[in-house]
Amino acid sequence: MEDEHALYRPEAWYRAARGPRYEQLYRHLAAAIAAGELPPETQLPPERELALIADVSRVTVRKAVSQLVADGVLDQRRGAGTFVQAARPKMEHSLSALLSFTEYMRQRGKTSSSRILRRGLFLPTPDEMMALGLSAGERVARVERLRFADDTPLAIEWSSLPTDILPDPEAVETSLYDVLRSLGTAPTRAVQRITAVNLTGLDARHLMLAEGAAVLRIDRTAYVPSGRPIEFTRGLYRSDIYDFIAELRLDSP
Ligand code: 16G
Repeated sequence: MEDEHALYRPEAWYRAARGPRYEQLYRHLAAAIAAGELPPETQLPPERELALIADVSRVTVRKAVSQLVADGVLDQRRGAGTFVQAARPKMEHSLSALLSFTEYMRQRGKTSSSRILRRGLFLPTPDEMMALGLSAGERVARVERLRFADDTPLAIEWSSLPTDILPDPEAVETSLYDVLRSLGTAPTRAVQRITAVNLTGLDARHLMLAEGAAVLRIDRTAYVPSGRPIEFTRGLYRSDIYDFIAELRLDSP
């Protein structure tokens, strides 16, 4: 008989030294939902049962599930249980989860791709030196990309990283975070600043919008657990296509 819980068992998602369990479980469920393995309206096993099947604590299950609820992919219905949400028409980009562009798009059932505009090692600008704590004589690794969801250009991203973190910018083909993960230096925390700006010249052409169209500009500084900043990315995101959602909580006293 087929194991109806195979998807939740640790062999399906847990790998030693690949980060905290709740994060691995979260990514696994998000990918399963995006891939349709858990179709809309599927009910998840109750927390206690899921913890037993996945062989983790209830706290771990709760953290993974509440993040998926915050991302809008799971729905917790009082007294009824937790269900996979139906796909939404506009892409909502949660600000509370530290995901990469590739992962966000996968979660939304989209295929992401990038066109590399420029990448290499350069002398840092004052902004890069400030954000990444570099000195004037050092180099900085830069990757500039036009990013697509299915075939639609959604964003332009200019990413800068210290060269000891990303020694070879040419290694970034699809996902920067996948490269960082394989090097063991993926960020675990980020701070973002969001501004509305109007598009000019070449950026407008890249995004296939009129000059002057309003887009969101997001500057992300991302950190590794030691507190060291390792990524500064400025991105322009088409606001007609995506919404950034932020979940706010009242801190308990
Ligand atoms: C997201 C990040 C960006 C990061 C990129 C990595 C925002 C606002 N920005 O777009 O800072 O560099 O993901 O994506 O979310 P990748 O791993 O697909 O290259």
